[in-house]
Amino acid sequence: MTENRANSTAPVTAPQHSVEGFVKEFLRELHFGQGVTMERASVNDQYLALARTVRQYLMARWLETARRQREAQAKSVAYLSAEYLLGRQLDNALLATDLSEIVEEGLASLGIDLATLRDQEVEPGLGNGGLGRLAACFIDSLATMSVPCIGYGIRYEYGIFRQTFVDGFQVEQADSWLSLGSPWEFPHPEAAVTVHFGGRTEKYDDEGVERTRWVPAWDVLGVPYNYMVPGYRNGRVNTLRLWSAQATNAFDLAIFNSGEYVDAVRAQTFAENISKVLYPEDSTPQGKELRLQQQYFFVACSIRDFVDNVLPADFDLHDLPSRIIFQLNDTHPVIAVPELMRVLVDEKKWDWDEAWAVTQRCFAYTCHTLLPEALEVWPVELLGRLLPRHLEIIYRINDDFLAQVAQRYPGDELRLRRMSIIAEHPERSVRMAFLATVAGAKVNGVAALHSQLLRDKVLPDFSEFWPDKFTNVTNGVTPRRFVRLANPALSELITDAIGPGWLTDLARLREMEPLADDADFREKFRAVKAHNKQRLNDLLQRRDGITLPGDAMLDVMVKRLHEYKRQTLKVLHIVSLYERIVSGELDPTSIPPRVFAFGAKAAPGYKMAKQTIALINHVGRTVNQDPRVKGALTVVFPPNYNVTLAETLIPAADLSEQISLAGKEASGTGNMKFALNGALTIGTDDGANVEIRELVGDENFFLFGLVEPEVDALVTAGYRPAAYYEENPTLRRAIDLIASGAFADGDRTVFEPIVSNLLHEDRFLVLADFQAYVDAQDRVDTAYQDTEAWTRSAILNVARTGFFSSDRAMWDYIDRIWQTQPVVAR
Ligand code: GPQ
Repeated sequence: MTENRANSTAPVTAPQHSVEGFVKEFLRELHFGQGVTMERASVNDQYLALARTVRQYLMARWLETARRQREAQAKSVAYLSAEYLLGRQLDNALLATDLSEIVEEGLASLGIDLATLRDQEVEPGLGNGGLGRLAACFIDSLATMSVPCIGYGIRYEYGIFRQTFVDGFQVEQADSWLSLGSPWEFPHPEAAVTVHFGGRTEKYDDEGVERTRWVPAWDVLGVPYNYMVPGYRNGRVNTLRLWSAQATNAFDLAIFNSGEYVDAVRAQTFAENISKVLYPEDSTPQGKELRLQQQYFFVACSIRDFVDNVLPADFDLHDLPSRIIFQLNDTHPVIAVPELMRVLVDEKKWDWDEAWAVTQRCFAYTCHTLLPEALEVWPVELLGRLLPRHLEIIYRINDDFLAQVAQRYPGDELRLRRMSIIAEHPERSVRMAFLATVAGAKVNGVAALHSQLLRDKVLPDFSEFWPDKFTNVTNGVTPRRFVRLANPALSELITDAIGPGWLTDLARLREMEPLADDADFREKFRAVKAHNKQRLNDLLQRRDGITLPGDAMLDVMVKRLHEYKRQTLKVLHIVSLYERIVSGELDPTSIPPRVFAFGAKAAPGYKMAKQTIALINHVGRTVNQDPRVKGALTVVFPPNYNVTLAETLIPAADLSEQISLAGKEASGTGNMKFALNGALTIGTDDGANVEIRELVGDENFFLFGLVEPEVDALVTAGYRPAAYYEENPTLRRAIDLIASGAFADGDRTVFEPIVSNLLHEDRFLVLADFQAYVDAQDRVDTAYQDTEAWTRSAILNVARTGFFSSDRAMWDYIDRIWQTQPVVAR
């Protein structure tokens, strides 16, 4: 007995860190995990066995990290995010554990090519774009910094759709990322929690105190799936906990009893629908009921999990703020605020004020947008039907808050109406950003300009009311994935020059600055770019049958398709160049050959965005086939842009297109990834472009376009896009060419909506910025022809953008918002 007990507490140890140690475990996983022999193993069997073997190396660290954090009783970050755009896991795990060489050698000894197995992994696309990818970068950084963090989110069965093109038009396909097995997740059905919906509330007498209880109508189970979040070679592994919805027994009991067995089984899918699919809208919420169900589902599970399972059983919840900060990744998880209030007031039977004092210290809110249409509101009717108790709590929060405002500004009725969490028009609804701001201890924007506009334009009354609540944390990206893994050749060059310390202290890239003046280093830097272009070419050939012309400037615009990001401006530039060449005005040999590469998904219901995709593809088809452009212009648009493609595309780029209308892009994070990989930016004075330009210097950045105050003034004065069309012949000829049907086999109707939108509406001032953009592109052409000077600028872009590490962003959150600490070994 005692001996058994001793064994059961023996420390979990990792397999031997050697080729033999690895091969032994790999074969064991293949035989006993997959149930196949080497001779019969498919590539997928091999991939799954490999992933499970690598997992073994992380397991001891994972368990030890959790043990240490429990022991330290340290404050944790609970990052609440509806999206995590993780990218592939295998390579990141190999990097964190320093196993790449051992694995490559071990597999080779068995006749297996590591690259083939890598390609077998389907990336978990559990996010739309920047917001979801940011969450993934943040949890990577916190693990690397040994800061306790649990990422909470949803395990969507279908992530962001797979994009294909049919005749140049986007067609969506379901992303069944789980279908070949998911070796990186650990389901814990035994730890499932119950979440309630619907019904009504009632008052009752609780020993002389009037209290409210929620009498819900239905419930679902949340099953946690844990994922490892390995730190970079620091022995730490944090946890990402994603919730999957399952039917409860109670759910279908009533129907079972009525004898409708088949209906009852069918009804289970109703519950399971909640985590079925990621909504594919980026920055444009649709206000769908299922989406609110998703939001409440995952935050209710997460709060329950933290309070009941993560904290010790005897924990006094009055000390909650010393142990947790719930960071709200945009407004998607804001319903967590009334949920925590409900738990404290209804379940724990606290006084309202006591509960509110604690709640307010447990939340902080990050806003990621400036677009009015992106600010989530939920109709009161819908919220009250789905979560009647939460609506009551929101009303009470609002009443108390407005009383405070009224006290500070007596008689200012207009202000009360402006600041109310409840909007009255066009429909009575809950303004989630206001609720988050009222409840949050801090509110932050994601770049300096964005945070300023957030204070001045989006939430001016609130920043006046609580000036100290508002702060900025400029976004960042993880150098492990987006430099080390994505760009091994550049990483080796950097490490040869300044040592390996930059990977966890990216500001040290500065030490490379003098090398920009070293001709030998520049030569090596160019060789890295050339190598990365070759690597991209190989990938695109395999993936899409696309061949890139050799020795061209690679000009890249990759991001979600959205009017404010202005892919249309890029298209107008290409069409204009094409028209000028074809009409004889421009000699194609006078400009450096360029490849224009696009990558973009459009929300399936976003007509203008989908049409823009078709326009890019149709222009590409025409331009690429026309012998008159003599290879000077090539347009490529590989479908299904995702993290995996970004990892090969970005390191190959010479020019990064960051051309949103000033004042519309909150930050951008692609812009950072390009600069860190040695691309120069052509960009507007928007989002984090502003900070990139300040750091790299004006002479190493192609700035163009209106600045935000000018945009504001122009719109206020009454913007008339047709005036630009009438006055600028180059622009007119480009638009006329599109309108003529030249890119649609003569059919003038196909792109008519784009043309008429540009001429008569043009919400994002494409025509106003056209000439400035074309002029900036001419400067790019000139600069590119001076190879040495261009390389120098590219090196300086790398050396000066270490600020954009997500490690730095996390230190800023810790310093300005969280006040947490790393848990270090004793
Ligand atoms: N962002 Cl509101 C998204 O990716 N999805 C959203 O729903 C909202 C914002 C982006 C934003 O557009 C970028 O400018 C940011 O860099 C990114 O969030 C991360 O902050």
